[in-house]
Amino acid sequence: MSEIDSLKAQLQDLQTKALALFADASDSKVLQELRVAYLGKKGELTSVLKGVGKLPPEDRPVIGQFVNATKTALAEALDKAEALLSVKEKELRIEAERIDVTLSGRTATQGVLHPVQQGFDEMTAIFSHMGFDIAEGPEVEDEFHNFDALNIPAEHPARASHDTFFFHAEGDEEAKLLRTHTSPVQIRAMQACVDAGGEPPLAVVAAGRVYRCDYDVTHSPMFHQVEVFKVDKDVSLANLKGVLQHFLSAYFEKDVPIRLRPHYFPFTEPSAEVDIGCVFCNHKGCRICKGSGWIEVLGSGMIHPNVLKAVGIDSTVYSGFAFGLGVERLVMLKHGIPDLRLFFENDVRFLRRMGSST
Ligand code: 2NM
Repeated sequence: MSEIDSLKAQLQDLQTKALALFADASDSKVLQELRVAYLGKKGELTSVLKGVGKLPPEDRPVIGQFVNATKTALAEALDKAEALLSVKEKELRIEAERIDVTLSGRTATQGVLHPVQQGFDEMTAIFSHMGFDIAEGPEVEDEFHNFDALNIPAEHPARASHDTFFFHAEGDEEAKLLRTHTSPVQIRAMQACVDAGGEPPLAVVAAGRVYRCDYDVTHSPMFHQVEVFKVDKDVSLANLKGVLQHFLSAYFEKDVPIRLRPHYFPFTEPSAEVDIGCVFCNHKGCRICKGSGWIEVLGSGMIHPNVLKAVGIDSTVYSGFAFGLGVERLVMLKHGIPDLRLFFENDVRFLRRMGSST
């Protein structure tokens, strides 16, 4: 066989083999490798072309045309195979990314209000309906609003027994502290009235966090209080008892019996602790009320004249009642919650069981 015929046969062979491989290529990466293997600088076609140099000069154009035709055929076949594969690969990708839009979604769980917040809301709503205003105030207080104005002088034992968290900020003229009760909010409400040139009647509920350096099974260093007062002409102990009776029956959602037991608070005179008929045994006497049929729920009294004087209200003209309660304690009694610590652990099983979304 002549040199040129042998080259032609080689090119023919190469083309047949290449087209078969192109048609068989399973993905575009393989096809890309084949393109390099056949048409690349060091590819098959180049190595066949090296034989052209050995041909007599007159045969070179002939074989040149043949080589070009082969090159074009291979390039076209590669392009066609690539186009086919890219369509096929796109279809595969779409199939792999398919999502079932008919599957049901994940349900979003709705949060619930913390039982303390529910207690706040229920209690303040009852007082709101009775015509009391709701007030808030700072948790970081000074000694005047937390103690002095409440008739608790520096040497008074209540001041120490309140287990106060003090701040000792460098350069501070006066001590700051975390309020040990919400009464300073009441003091501020009375002052604001007087400062604005106003006069009683004043009827205010203060609700919020309070702090005492006290930590055991039945005490938390932070807890919540609701405190209530009314100042007007001729406010009496009977008014106090009537408001307490209405509030406690509304909160416990039944006609609870109440009684006032004489007690001592520096900011009220007279003072009384308030009991309700035991909600666990229906006033009969049980382990929880120690057989007495009564459970203590809050402290109360007639506002001490010194407190009215401290805020500039004339105690010969005006009188007032006040009471204060621990929110956690009342919520525990209402719902039979056995342990104060449940309020602060934030175990979602407890929170959900107590939960209400409004
Ligand atoms: C209590 C018991 C008795 C009280 C007094 C006042 C104020 F500011 F009006 F004088 N607010 N709250 C008070 C009275 C609080 O808690 C056991």
